[in-house]
Amino acid sequence: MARILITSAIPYINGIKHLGNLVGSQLPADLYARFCRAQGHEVMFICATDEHGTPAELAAAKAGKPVEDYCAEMHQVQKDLAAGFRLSFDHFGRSSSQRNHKLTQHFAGKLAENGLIEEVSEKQVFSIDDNRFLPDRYITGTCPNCGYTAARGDQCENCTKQLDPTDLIDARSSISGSKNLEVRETKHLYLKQRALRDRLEAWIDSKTDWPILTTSIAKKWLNDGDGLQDRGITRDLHWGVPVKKGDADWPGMEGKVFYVWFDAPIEYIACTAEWADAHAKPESAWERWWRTDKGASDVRYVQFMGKDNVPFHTLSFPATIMGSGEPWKLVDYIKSFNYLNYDGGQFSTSQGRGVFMDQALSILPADYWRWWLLSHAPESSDSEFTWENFQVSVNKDLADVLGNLVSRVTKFATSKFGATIPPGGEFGPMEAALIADLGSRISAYADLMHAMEVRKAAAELRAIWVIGNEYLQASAPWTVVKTDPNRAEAIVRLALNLIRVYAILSRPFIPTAAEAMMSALNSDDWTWPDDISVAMRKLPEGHAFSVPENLFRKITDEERLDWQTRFSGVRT
Ligand code: B3M
Ligand code: ZN
Repeated sequence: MARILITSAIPYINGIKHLGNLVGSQLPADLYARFCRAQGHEVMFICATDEHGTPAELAAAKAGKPVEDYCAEMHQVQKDLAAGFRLSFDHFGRSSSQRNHKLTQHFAGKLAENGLIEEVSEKQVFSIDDNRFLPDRYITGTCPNCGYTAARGDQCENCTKQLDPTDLIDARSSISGSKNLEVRETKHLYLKQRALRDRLEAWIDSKTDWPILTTSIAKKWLNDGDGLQDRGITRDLHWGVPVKKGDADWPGMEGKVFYVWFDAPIEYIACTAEWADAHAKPESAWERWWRTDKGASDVRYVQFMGKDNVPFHTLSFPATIMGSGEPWKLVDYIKSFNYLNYDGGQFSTSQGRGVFMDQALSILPADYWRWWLLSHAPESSDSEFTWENFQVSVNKDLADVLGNLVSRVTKFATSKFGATIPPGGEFGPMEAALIADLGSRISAYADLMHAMEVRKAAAELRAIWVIGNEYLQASAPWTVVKTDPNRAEAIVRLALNLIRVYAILSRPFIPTAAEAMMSALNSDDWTWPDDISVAMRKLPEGHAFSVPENLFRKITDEERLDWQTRFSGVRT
């Protein structure tokens, strides 16, 4: 039994996530966490809301709420949706927690002690009416190059010229529209990542088993242009973790907060502490996952994220950890994902394009989405959600193959032999062949799950369902029962045991259906079928079972067309 720490990238607080976000981190992380637990490992699975930064402030302002209230509400919304999708976090925390405040300030203090923080004076645009400094992209004005009147302070969308906010003609705040702006001097902290460049490179070079997608992005940032840049880790915002050096004030940094990308990954650690607090556990309970001097050296730490988050997890966060000089756990494996596109375009939160988590659950239960998303995870390249493909996969894989097998077997068995497992006959050559085939496929499946090859694992699981159907076709108990009832009983006994084994294997993908299958088989034994020959004889003759409710229904053409139209526009 191993100890496995799993984190999913923590979703931004400013709105409900779409299915592309879900499949890029939280859902595959859940798949892996469930698999590791099923294998008997001790798992700590962590996620949280990422609550700081300008987008959170602006979303709260738009909703007309104090930012604290907005974040508390949206946290609950995201938490409920995660539960709706059966995401099995050990804790779903908040980056605005006191634990994260303290830890973020602690790390900053350690980095300063180690000479890795530089104070830099900069000039930045201050909006007098908004009473705040404006990030470049929140300043709008006329492009000096092409005359476009809605150019942003960082770049003109029209002619693509890179801009400085001070280049803009007639500059105004995009928050209030106010032109009452001035340039003020402000001081910021920079993390001297350059000083850690060689250590980071050696560390990444040592990760020869990482996916190419992960290492290529890290390498690009290490080596592109001027190479790794020092990074500003503070902002002139009101909402965030106040800048402090450990517990002490930081002279000159009053009223400033840490940059959201500085505190967000630290929340992985803080969230584990939040978990300990929530369960009234001592400090040692979370430290054994994170401090290599307190037991974490035998932890395997795996992170899940979309490709856009990779630079922060391969460079910035490791720089924070290494630079602290303290024995914190570094990530062992980073599983990253490409993008999922939506019906000929992109999913987009800002444009409200695609299907969002709440909408998805309002039309079908979680398992349908989990199965499609995971079996089409954008691993080796971007992938695309289309309603046609969704309909075909659900109807074929879930309804025709798995659901049909379960209902056919349980109904047939009940009608012919009653509601207990029949005793007759013996397993013969057909059963032996199926069991042997299952054995090798299950070990291939476990290897793929272990390697986090999500699509391939889904394909293997589907193949495992298919061989059960083929066996039933070939053994044809509904025909055999007429001439050789004993033989039919043996087939049914095997098939009912097979359903329990399917429940165990399928649970990481489709937990709700798997639990319904297990409970129909009147069992609670989720032991992984390492010995398939034993597992296929687990439920003995006389063991009671029932017919489960229809596990999966088919998606009709009318529904598909309806959803296609309903979700073709823009969410308001
Ligand atoms: N919130 C971006 C995202 O949701 C960001 C991830 C933080 S991970 C520490 O994709
Ligand atoms: Zn322009």
